[in-house]
Amino acid sequence: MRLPARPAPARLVLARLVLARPALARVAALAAAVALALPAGAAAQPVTKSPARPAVPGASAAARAEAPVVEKVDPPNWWAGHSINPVRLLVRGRHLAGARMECARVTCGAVQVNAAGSYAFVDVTVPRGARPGTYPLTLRTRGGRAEIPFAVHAALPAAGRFQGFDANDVIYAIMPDRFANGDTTNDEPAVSRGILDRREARRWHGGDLAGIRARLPYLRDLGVTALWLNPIYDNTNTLDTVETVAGRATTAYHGYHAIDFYGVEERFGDMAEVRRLVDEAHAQGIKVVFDMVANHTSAYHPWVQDSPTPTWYNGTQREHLANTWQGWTIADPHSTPEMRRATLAGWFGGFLPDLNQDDPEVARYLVQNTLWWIGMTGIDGIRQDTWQYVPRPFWNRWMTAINREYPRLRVVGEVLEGDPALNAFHQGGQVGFDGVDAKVQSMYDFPVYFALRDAFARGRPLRQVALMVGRDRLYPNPDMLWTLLGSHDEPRFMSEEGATTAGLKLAQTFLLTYRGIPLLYYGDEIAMPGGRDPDNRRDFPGGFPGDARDAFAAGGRTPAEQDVWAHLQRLLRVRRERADLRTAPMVHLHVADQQYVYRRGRSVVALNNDAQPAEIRLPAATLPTTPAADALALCPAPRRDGEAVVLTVPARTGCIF
Ligand SMILES: [Ca+2]
Ligand SMILES: [Ca+2]
Ligand SMILES: [Ca+2]
Repeated sequence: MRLPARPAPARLVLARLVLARPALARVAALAAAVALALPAGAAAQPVTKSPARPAVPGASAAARAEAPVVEKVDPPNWWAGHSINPVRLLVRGRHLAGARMECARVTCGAVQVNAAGSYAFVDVTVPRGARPGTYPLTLRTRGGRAEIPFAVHAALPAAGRFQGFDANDVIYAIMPDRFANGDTTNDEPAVSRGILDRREARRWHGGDLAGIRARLPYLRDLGVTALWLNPIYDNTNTLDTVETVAGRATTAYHGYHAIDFYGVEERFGDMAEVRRLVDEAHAQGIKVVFDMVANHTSAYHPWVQDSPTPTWYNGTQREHLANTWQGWTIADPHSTPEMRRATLAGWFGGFLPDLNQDDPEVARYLVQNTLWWIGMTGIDGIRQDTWQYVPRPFWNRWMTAINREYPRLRVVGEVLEGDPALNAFHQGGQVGFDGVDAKVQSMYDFPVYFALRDAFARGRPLRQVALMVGRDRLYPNPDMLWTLLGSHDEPRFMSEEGATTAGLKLAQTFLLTYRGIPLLYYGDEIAMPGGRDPDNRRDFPGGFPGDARDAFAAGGRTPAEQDVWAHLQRLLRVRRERADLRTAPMVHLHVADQQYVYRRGRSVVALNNDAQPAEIRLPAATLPTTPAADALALCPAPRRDGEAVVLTVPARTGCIF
């Protein structure tokens, strides 16, 4: 997640933007000055507005005598032979005080009930070899009894699932509400009626999982090998009057405001539809990465008014810190716990309730929830939101649990910072100064992202991109970084000052040939424009009933859109055909102000960001062979001149020899 749209104190915005920008030396002093101006706790802002929810009655003696009521159980099912056993159920209900369990065919442990009698924790041990089926559990109090529905599921066959991702993949990012509406019957669900309006950028638009499934052939034709979807958890059902923009209510169309971590957003589909999408994607050779959020919940989550434990959240809706975005304090060996406090425990944007992963019940709930989604769906990877704002010991525990049950699955953590030293600190495979290995395999390559935007859109020196790639030594594993030129948290490439489709195509040539795992943001393949969030999340043309044109088909694209689309498709084909471009080490051959030439195995990539053609002379000895013809057919064939190989690259063009 990026900065919330809600107006924040100017100094906070400055700090966030400053840290995200790549001109490190200049901004470091600024950031430090901002941080000094914001001691821990300085930004604590009691929230005065509360979502309208009925208060939960306390557990009076009279209430205890009433019959128990069970409303929900998390998780509702588990698996035999799982690495987590027993599984701890969180039961929500009423009049649960004094509960004990009566369980058949599984073993139930002691029950812990919160003071309000509204939540119970129960350990359930699933016997090895337990048959799939329903295993009703009985909760009994002095007031009576209630059934807890629970099931043991057959594990999904591992073949073709839980596959992970690596540099052989090209990932396509989709905001499900904004891509394609494949099922209009879920546009106005009974539980969340009246908050869809395609004319409003912060309302729901109707996109869904069925729409994505229907477009899998399009994505396969483009040549991507994996999808990443923004969260599909069940999100806030009403207009959000806690997060307002210019006094106007918002909605959770983006998926980052969960009200039920065990539910599928009703506007996207149901669990059966999730399974259909994942299975069909796999059948077409496309992996699936889900987005998860362990840092916070919606302000409308039932836990906010009535928590399972007193320390479930960091603070309360009435009294809490606001996140001050001082990510550098997490990676700074000289900072104190007090300096890190608001960054770890502050509420995102000042209004998203911050989960307390130091509460062992919260940690356990989140770990089980992640393994439940993987086990239910067969996904191949996870993108974890707001990585910096969660204590690192929790990440170690969470990753350890994932690796134990699904060793091939891979995770990318979102750290939206322009400083590679900060970004590299969070990648797993190293023990930090704090004694923690966060174990996460991937980070985004935002440091190179900011440099490539400056170069390929704004026309600033391409040299800065090469210099940023040269900082790879900071990372435990740069080959696992997700590389990108656009995302749902950034203005689109085509809306940068100075952007042209020639610059976009050149940026794509770089993205698809430098090290790492390329991530394509939906719509960038047709050069969609879009400013800051939410303008960067426009509907894909042709994905929605009544659209004037269908850009999923070549005939529905403008000539400029088709030019970019065909270029990207060709790049994806070249990358697929040449293993070197995916896995061979990157060797810098030539770096000048606006030219950048590198080799990967036998492939040589030459980029010219200048408005003039460039002639580049390379010592023949640095090349394995005389480079072959340009796979993109944009450059003339290289020529030999004595001990040199001469490449001629047209203006604003990249070639692959
Ligand atoms: Ca729909
Ligand atoms: Ca919902
Ligand atoms: Ca946090």
